[in-house]
Amino acid sequence: MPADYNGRWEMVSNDKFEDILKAIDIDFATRKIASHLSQTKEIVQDGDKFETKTLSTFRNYEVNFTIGEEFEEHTKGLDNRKVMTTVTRDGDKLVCVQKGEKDNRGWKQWLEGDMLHLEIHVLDKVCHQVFKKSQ
Ligand code: VLP
Repeated sequence: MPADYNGRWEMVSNDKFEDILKAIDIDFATRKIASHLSQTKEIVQDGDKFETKTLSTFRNYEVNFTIGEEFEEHTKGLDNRKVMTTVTRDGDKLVCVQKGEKDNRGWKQWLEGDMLHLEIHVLDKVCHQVFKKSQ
């Protein structure tokens, strides 16, 4: 039985998010706002299909995907780039590769008890976020 990501997850830590924002060319003022935000993730998972929303008081980001199916992702409201995205499973981990202008772009997501971990990487930068299950 694969990991169940369904639910609402509240951010408890966000290490080096600003490094990621800088690596995707987000301006200084926006970085200062964005890096201090608490994020909430809402995930609806049905087998291999995921609907995800990352919410904050400043901006929201939604992306839906199916495991193993490449799609064009528009990072609307973030850096507004187009990337070719594929999410696969590595055991219980989700591994996302975002092919585009920025090398080594993607994320990994996994569960540890009632905590959700998300590692976002771009170029040589890595951000580690932790969320706690709230619903
Ligand atoms: C919005 C989102 C920053 C909150 C901060 C506003 C850049 C795996 C996957 C979703 C991702 C990470 C997306 C990061 C969204 C930040 C606004 C600033 C400008 O996560 O959880 O499926 O794709």
